Amino acid sequence: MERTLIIVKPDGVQRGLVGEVLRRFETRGLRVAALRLIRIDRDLAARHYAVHQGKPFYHGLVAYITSGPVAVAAIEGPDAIQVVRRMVGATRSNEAAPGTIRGDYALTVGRNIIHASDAPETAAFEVDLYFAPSDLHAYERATDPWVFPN
Ligand code: DAT
Ligand code: MG
Repeated sequence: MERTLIIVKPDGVQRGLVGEVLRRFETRGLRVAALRLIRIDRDLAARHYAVHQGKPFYHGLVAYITSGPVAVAAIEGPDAIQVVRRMVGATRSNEAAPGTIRGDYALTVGRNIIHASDAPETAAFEVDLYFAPSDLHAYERATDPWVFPN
């Protein structure tokens, strides 16, 4: 089992895509371990996007992610990190494959609807950035054995 972090960015919230994005992960069989609607402030944005500091798009990226409420979720399942990244699609939305979230709902890199952790280290760091341990629900759904049998 893996856990990863997704954020429906301000454009996704404004466009009414929170339910659609979560639906895709849920119907794939992934489990929501935690869920919040928050406004990311500049300090949190700086910590989240620290690896991009100094890049030409950094200030625009921080302005975008802090521009409105976002929906943040911790998502669990077998190989959840890579499975979710593949469902999200390419960073440059114009290159994202149809069937992916970006490929179905976005057109540009600057408004690409969703963030998802890209590796085990970043997933652990990002889940910790947005959720306290007590926010993460450990539970089994009745359907889990039908999706990922032991
Ligand atoms: P991803 O969100 O697919 O993990 P990333 O981590 O490389 O992509 O970059 C984080 C975000 O920064 C990305 O979702 C959109 C923005 N971004 C990346 N490259 C960009 C570029 N060349 N121009 C503008 N924005 C960019
Ligand atoms: Mg990234």
